[in-house]
Amino acid sequence: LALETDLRRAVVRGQLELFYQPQIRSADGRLAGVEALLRWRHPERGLVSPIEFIPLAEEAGIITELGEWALAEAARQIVAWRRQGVAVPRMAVNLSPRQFHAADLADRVERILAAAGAANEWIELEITESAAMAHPEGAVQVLRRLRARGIHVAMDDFGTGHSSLAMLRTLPLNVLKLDRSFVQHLPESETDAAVASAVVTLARRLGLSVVAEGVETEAQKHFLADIGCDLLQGFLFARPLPAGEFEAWLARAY
Ligand code: G
Ligand code: G
Ligand code: MN
Ligand code: NA
Repeated sequence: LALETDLRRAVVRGQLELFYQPQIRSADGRLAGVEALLRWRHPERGLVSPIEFIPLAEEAGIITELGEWALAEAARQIVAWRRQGVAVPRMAVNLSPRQFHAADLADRVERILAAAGAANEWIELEITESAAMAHPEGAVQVLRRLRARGIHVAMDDFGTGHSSLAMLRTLPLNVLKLDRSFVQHLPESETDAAVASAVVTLARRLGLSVVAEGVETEAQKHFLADIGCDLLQGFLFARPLPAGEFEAWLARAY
């Protein structure tokens, strides 16, 4: 529980950071957006993964504070980049299931973006299938309110949760993120190739774009581009990087 006490202080002590990972357009190799990924720089433990501290923050009842810090910081960063002429079209930010089910989410998000001077259209919120499925009717309402404000929504880790096709049909989403477990054995695995192709086809027919996660090889990149997957994210392009390193990567890559 020492970690929980530390976590409560982490925000005020400035120990939280965002790392940034690019999303690349498969058609022309251009930068389409960036995903912000939270890190906790703990004084003794070093970099702590969100896999460890997000559940802790949910239990401790401070996930909204952490999540809103991340959104505000991501918004501040995209505004700063655009002012400096760093062309980042969109910033994706992860939402925890708890955050997603706050009835006033859309208003809270809009207030945070306005305070940072970020346009709603620059921001994409990533939700998980299980968060959406926990309260499907609530999810539809929240997504409608976000969409009405021009904020994009992506379904993260698609294919690993319990969403049904009926659900996918009713949720007003913009993006599906194909989970990296379906990408890692491409192109050799015939079953995974079939699943990836089917997801991309389905998404396109529903008017959604697809981000493939965990792209690590040229062969995966070519396969995904061939089946019409719009956007690619993974170590092949860059790992999640601190803001300064991301800027250096971008300057080198383009
Ligand atoms: O980049 P990384 O391996 O650290 O991400 C691990 C997990 O943590 C991923 O599932 C990612 O979605 C989640 N995550 C990263 N940043 C955030 C955040 O700001 N909020 C929430 N809720 N989850 C995050
Ligand atoms: O669940 P979510 O998609 O938000 O989490 C993104 C996670 O995936 C982060 O932990 C990030 O570090 C990790 N990640 C990003 N690209 C790759 C990749 O190419 N390979 C692997 N193994 N992990 C990746
Ligand atoms: Mn994500
Ligand atoms: Na994911």
